[in-house]
Amino acid sequence: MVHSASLCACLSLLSVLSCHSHVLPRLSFPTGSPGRSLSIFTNPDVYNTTTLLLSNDEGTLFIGARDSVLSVDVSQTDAMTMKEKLDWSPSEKDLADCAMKGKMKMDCHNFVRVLQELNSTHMYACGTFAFSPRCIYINSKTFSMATGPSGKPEEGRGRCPYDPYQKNTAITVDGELYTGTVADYRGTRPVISRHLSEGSHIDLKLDDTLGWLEDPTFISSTYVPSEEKVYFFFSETGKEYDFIDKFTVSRVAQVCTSDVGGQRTLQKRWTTFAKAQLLCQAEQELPYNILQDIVSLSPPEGTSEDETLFYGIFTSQWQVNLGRSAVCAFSLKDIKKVFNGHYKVLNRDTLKWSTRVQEQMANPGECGLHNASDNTLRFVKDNFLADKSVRPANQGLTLVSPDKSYSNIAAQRVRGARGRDYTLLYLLTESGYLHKAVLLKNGVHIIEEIQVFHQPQPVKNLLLSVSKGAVLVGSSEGVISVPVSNCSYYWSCAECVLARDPFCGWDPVMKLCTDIHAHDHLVQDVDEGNVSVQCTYMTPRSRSVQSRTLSSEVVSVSLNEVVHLQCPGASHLAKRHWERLNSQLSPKIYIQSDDGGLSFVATPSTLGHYLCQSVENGYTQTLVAYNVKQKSSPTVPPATLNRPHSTPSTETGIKTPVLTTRPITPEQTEPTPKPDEVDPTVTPKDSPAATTRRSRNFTRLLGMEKEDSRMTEPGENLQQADTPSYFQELVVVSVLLALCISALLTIAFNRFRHLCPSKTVPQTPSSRRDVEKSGSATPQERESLRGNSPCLEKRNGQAPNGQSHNGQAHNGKSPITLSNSMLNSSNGHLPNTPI
Ligand SMILES: *[C@@H]1O[C@H](CO)[C@@H](O)[C@H](O)[C@H]1NC(C)=O
Ligand SMILES: *[C@@H]1O[C@H](CO)[C@@H](O)[C@H](O)[C@H]1NC(C)=O
Ligand SMILES: *[C@@H]1O[C@H](CO)[C@@H](O)[C@H](O)[C@H]1NC(C)=O
Ligand SMILES: *[C@@H]1O[C@H](CO)[C@@H](O)[C@H](O)[C@H]1NC(C)=O
Ligand SMILES: *[C@@H]1O[C@H](CO)[C@@H](O)[C@H](O)[C@H]1NC(C)=O
Ligand SMILES: CC(=O)N[C@H]1CO[C@H](CO)[C@@H](O)[C@@H]1O
Repeated sequence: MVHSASLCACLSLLSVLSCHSHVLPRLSFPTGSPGRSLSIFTNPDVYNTTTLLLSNDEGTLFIGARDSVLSVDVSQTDAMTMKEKLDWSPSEKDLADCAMKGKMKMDCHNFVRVLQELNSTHMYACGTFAFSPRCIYINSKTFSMATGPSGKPEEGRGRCPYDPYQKNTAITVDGELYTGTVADYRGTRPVISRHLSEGSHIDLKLDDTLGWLEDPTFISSTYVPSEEKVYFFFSETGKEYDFIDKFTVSRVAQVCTSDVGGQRTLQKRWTTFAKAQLLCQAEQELPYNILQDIVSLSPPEGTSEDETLFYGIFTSQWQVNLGRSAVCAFSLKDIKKVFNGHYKVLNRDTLKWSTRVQEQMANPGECGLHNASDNTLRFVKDNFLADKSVRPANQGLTLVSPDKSYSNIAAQRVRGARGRDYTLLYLLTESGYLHKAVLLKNGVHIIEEIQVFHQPQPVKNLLLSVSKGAVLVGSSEGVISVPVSNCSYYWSCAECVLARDPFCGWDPVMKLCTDIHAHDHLVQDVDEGNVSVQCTYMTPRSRSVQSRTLSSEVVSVSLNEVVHLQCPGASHLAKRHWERLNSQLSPKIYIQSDDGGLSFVATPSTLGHYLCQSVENGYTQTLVAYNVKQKSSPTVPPATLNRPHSTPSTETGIKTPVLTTRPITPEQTEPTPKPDEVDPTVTPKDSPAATTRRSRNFTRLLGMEKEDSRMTEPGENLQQADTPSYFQELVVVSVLLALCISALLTIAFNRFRHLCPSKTVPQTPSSRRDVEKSGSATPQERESLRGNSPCLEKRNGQAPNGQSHNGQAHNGKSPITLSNSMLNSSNGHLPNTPI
């Protein structure tokens, strides 16, 4: 029982490892790379930039920082300059009070956590103000503090947290401020509320009803005009899963902007609050349950607002998924459907949730309940947790990053060549890299990663300026502007097409890779990246011209010296290998290193021409050619030969001499092979006989690389008699290797099976109080459930309270039988297991 459960978890782990390991950025730009110049805004007087707000014309960036609000000119893409700074510090007395409360001096500042455009003339800002939150109006024109309607400084309680390390969210709609934050000094009273309302529109907040919010971490909020609703995104303790201690769930909650509260019941309280679970989970895998960041992407023009997508980054609370994160997309349509469905109800005596079976008095979450009856409002007050979970649009995870933890996300729709729309995601990693990913039919392609921070930074903010073509990254130290693309970095048609960047296309006339907006006749293939189809416009003449421009670099060596040849390759998705003109590269003589370099001892037989070639997406190009020659004077000391402008560690930012077609096609004397042996992906038009031969060797070469042989044995031709012997050796070694690996895997798997249950327990230790509070489960039941939790999750998501909490279905069945039946139900999807 427990074994099968852990087996399930192990299988899911294995499938995660095997399925998602290919999400590798194609290019990598460390800080300072010439290919991506970043502009940085820092100021010695500015610390802890925490809030970013772009003006409507995207020409000014407002920054909420420590004890100040700044306005920065971002109208120039390559520079950010400070326009104005508004000081807003707590007084000496405020600081003394803060210190009296026992707070650290460095936290007793005013950290600006709300910065919103209120109306055409004013902005609104709130700060922690030495653990005593305050809000101010800011005159946008003079950038000075202004008084609000009340004439005095506004209290910030319920609008901004007290503690600078607590997360919050805020959004203004029609001059009213909607916030999600904790509303007390100790940080235990979370609230979603509305402020700055006028007239019959009154300020509203959550009722103190049990369970409206359970220790939430607020992430973001958004207004959807067509629904007249504000949506809040956060994670909180999922009390409906009371058989797992401190199980975190991600939520979407909603309120209507037309809400004015009830007349007796729910007076000055939301009558339209409802929440639902966001479930980012793949089949047979643990859920990614903790929301880190989420953004909305409006639908393409002309389509219904229901097609709005919310792209969220999720991490998991389980050790097995540590350091990994997933991106899921949820559609507004699905969110609406879940809110329109059934709701769960909390039994106040047992504190257990169940699906409501009684008569439905109202539709919870519906707008316009202001003069509904008390009965209706009482029903609404108790029915706020939607029964169903919101599942990802397109029934799957958008992306799983096997080794990167993402913290922030921005999304954009880009119109590529031929009028096709693509979704681009900008994902900031914990380690300080910005990934640019394009979503394609058959998965995600990460176009590039750009290093924005040297070190991981605690406070981060990601803001996309579409009109400026820049991603603004806010950290504790300042703001960095990253251009969304730099097409001129791609120097050939092949590189431009292989990049699969929807911003970039190859201009066949100007012969450069350029911004797609400028022209409409550009060559681009974001979906396939098929160079051989896209770059065929080149005339045979221009091809031959280009081949002739490849001059091999002369490398002078003395005999018996160790020669290192470098092969700088830009793309992480390309496979690099070496070839020689007149002899093969025997693994006994040649060593190919991880960085693509080739090492060998100079002997009379190893002198000659070498080519380093890369194969990416079926397209082969020569990255570099060398001519290794013997020095005229043999007395010169031996030296390591590097290409002058390349260092082994940097693979990027280097343009290498490149051919768009096969440069050297040696004359062949052997008969032309049969057509069925021809690999079409590398067939140039000029020399069919020669290339088909090469193609076959390529095929073989690639096959051998798959067997994890670092040594390549491609050879050009000739010395054919020797070939079989090397091949045999290779086969024997490979078979032995495979045997070893499978033996190791079996051992590891068996060990892992035993370790697994303990690993899948949520990291947060259970507190005794929680155990007692959640009632019925005995310690033994809890223990066994813990072991089974990995498999339970999926089930929970589908019918979170179906069998385990629903009074009828529960029927005294122990949780063990429950998970047993579940396993059976999921067995249909399990691959046949060896154990
Ligand atoms: C774009 O790339 C080119 C070529 O590497 C480089 O010269 C230029 O500075 C880059 N521009 C930006 C804005 O990064
Ligand atoms: C402010 O910045 C300092 C230095 O980067 C950092 O140590 C501190 O945690 C930050 N404070 C907050 C509230 O983010
Ligand atoms: C914007 O809000 C401020 C503060 O409430 C108010 O004084 C000002 O008149 C408003 N401006 C407009 C154009 O409504
Ligand atoms: C509902 O309330 C509005 C004011 O909020 C009032 O004008 C209207 O007459 C009320 N409708 C009913 C049916 O009571
Ligand atoms: C490129 O397109 C050609 C012709 O449609 C096709 O034969 C080839 O397989 C494609 N290559 C790749 C890598 O998709
Ligand atoms: C090293 C190697 O595999 N060379 C082969 C290249 O292709 C020719 C033609 O098929 C073979 O005869 C060589 O053995």
